[in-house]
Amino acid sequence: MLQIYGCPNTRSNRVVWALEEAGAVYDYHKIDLFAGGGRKPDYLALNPGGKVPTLVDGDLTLTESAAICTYIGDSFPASGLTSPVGSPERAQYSQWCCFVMSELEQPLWTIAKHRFALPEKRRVPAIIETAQWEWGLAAKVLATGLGEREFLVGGQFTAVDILAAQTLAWARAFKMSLGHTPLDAYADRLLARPALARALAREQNG
Ligand SMILES: N[C@@H](CCC(=O)N[C@@H](CS)C(=O)NCC(=O)O)C(=O)O
Repeated sequence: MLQIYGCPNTRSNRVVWALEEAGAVYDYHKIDLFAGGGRKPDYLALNPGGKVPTLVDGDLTLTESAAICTYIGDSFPASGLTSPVGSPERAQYSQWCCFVMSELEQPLWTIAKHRFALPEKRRVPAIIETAQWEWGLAAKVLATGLGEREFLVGGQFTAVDILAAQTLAWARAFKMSLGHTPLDAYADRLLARPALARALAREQNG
């Protein structure tokens, strides 16, 4: 059975959400990051960065939320969470995965790191304003790419919508404006999906 290592209110939410969309059966292991759970030797052997999420499927151990969501989509093709390998839709899916991970979430992560996540002596508060400005630029690119469409790729819900929506929820939690009406509606639509509610409950309850 698939084994998932995660922690509530973190990027592991993306992976558990994808599993719930796929109707997968899995074991969930809560790693209490705030109590040093990510630094225990057993966990570091799975995920050398001490981060969540991690997926273990037999001999395969996988880190990185976008890679794990894609693996889940490919493992459960009936879910439609990933487009067929080699198709133009799959190329666009990869493009938006890379964009979310490298452009959209990075300003938010910079803000989080310099507000609370880094050790105090490593924080540079002056960077936050620049990260807020970068967030605005990235959100605009996403809004332009989405246009009036319901989903980012191929006219159907895919795992990249999970990555994007979870990042938009993160932005809202930081009181950042999404800045563009289509993005607000997109986030509202996706964040109302029943599979997300199930994922949140699963991460709380283990
Ligand atoms: N790029 C990684 C980032 C994972 C990550 O930074 N996870 C955070 C929680 S959202 C974490 O585990 N932080 C603990 C730490 O940095 O020690 C992914 O998307 O999976």
